[in-house]
Amino acid sequence: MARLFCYLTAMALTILALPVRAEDGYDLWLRYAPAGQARGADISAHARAISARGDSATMASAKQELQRAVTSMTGHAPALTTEPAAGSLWLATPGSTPAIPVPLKGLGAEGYAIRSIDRAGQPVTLIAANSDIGILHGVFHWLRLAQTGASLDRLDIRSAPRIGLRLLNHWDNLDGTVERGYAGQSIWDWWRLPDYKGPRYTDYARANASIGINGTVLNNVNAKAESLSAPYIAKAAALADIFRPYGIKVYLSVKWTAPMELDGLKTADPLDPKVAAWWKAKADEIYRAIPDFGGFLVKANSEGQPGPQDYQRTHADGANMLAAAVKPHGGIVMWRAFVYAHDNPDDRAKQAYDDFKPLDGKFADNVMVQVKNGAIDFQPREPFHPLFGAMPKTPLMMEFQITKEYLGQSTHLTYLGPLFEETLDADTYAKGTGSTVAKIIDGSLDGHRLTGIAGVANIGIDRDWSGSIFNQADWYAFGRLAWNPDLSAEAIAREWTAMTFSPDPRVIDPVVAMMMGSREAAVDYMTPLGLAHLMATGHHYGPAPWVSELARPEWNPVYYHKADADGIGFDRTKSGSNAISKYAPAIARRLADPATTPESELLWFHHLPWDYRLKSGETLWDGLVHRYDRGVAYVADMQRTWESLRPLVDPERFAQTKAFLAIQHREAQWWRDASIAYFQSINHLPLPAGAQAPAHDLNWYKARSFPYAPGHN
Ligand code: GCV
Repeated sequence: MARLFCYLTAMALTILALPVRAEDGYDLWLRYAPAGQARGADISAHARAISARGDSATMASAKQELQRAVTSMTGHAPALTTEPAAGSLWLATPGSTPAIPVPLKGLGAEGYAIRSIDRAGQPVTLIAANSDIGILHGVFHWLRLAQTGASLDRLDIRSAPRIGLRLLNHWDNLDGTVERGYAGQSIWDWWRLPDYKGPRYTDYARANASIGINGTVLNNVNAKAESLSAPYIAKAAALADIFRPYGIKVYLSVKWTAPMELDGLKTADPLDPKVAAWWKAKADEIYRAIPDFGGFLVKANSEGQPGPQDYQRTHADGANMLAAAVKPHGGIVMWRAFVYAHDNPDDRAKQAYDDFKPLDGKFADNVMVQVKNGAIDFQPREPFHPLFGAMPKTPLMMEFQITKEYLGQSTHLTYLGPLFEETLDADTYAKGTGSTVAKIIDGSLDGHRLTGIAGVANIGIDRDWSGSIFNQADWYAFGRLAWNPDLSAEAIAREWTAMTFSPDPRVIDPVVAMMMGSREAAVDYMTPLGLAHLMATGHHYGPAPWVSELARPEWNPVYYHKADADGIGFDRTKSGSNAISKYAPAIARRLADPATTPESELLWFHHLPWDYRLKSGETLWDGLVHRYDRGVAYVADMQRTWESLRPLVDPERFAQTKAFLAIQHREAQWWRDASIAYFQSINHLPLPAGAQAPAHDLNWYKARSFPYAPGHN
């Protein structure tokens, strides 16, 4: 019997130590893969017991997560105790434990401390926080250490979020579709809520809590009025109940004309007292159902959405009226600055600035203005939005797009960490050198206490949540940077890879190398040297730089590249739209001259002759072609690297990524060939020596049509 037991134990340990098992991606970065014998023993030694006194739903989730994780990684379930003993993970808040041996000051309501301590001669790992939510965040930090192979000894960690509101924005529609969603239908089963609450909602909350996300806007900014009707408030409340123990609040996008559509008001004028009263009553109704409701997100007077300007009122008039409705409940309003108008002939890159800059200081103190990272629309590369640094009296909230509308949608491996990092690190010079975008949104530059960052979610009901394994990294990176915008995209990629695939350096090093150059590769094969918005109409899938006949000028790619026989690029200097004047003088001066403009943004700011000399000495045209080729070659390199990882990655995720890289390679080549064929039809220049002619003539590329491409309603 004893022998049989030893044999079975040895078998189990062997199975636990195997690096490879079939996986479908559902577990995200919370896989808690068997850690192998030595590491498993180490983890066990630090988690013999979970000691905690609190019994809130949050504390229960923290304990459950630890039990599930440690058991899965080590094969041993930790005991649950109230008093810490040797090898305990001790979870302590002032509410549950009187004398906590680490200072909690400065950790706020969500931060935590993790410290290896000696308690009555016994080694204990203390996770302490001011609140149970802080404990949950600390638990996930410890689990990150355990999963990534980091030392679990001599820990002395303190961490608190730099940004207050760290939100996902779902562009999910009530009919289950997702605008710009490439991972299947919406995870919100609106139809069967509030009665049926599937297990995915809890897993969604766990995943978000693990990276510090603390809010979610449930519905599309292109909102339907019905999302504020009583049945839909009840559905949102059911989700809020599930998310609450994980520290996640729900928010709703609102349609400006909801009072007219839902209750027959004659107007939606924000200065009409009946309209204000309607919103106040609606806010009261929502807070009765969801006492910790976060607030409203608003897209107004943009892309056909109604708004206060329809009544000759300003964005501030609209935002402040809504803000007054939620203020008594502690709610906020996030008012989007993504506006451009069909009757405004001025450069689209200037319009939001022109609308919002004069409103600085006019917003109520519970309003945030939510600004996209760039002035056009989530392009593969955009200079930072000039509103950052231009509205010191208004808390600005960052809006990134995690879903990859313009960066290869579900299949391309284009890790967005470097894109997020590039924007956060950009220096606005608003108050001299070092006035980074990160310091504007974390409130430190202008002394704001209300701070926020939002990411448009890439989540759907696909088994792997995000449409591909590597797209999960973008969700992960967003959360980690929202917590601490100073983290490096590379460090984040390393921890994600360790948790998602394996902490083995033979996996981490090549995978992270692939990821880190992948966004730049997409810039190269789609829109190099500062080009932008050359995607096909509507669904934005694939290249269509030739499109010129759409009703609104700024919907046409030709508006953005302005290529003609003499040159290419959008002149945003004084001789053109002068959009550069929206930046601080130190930046505007640099951007005034192509020679001092970063080459990565060259054609965003300048219209230049095809024979303009790049820093490399090659002509602009040759440089453009070389970049297209470089982008395609990078994808081929990723394919080779991935193939070399076959023995180290489970078959299911290996096969999916391999297939997607093949799609990416084909589409990168398509982007390159179609772009070259089109620009060559304009400049009639020969290709540089060694460059291949496009596989087809221009008409072939123009004839491609994709009426059923996903993500576009
Ligand atoms: C939700 C772009 C997208 C739209 C999106 C809009 C926005 O234009 O293509 O799908 O609408 O941005 O951010 O409001």
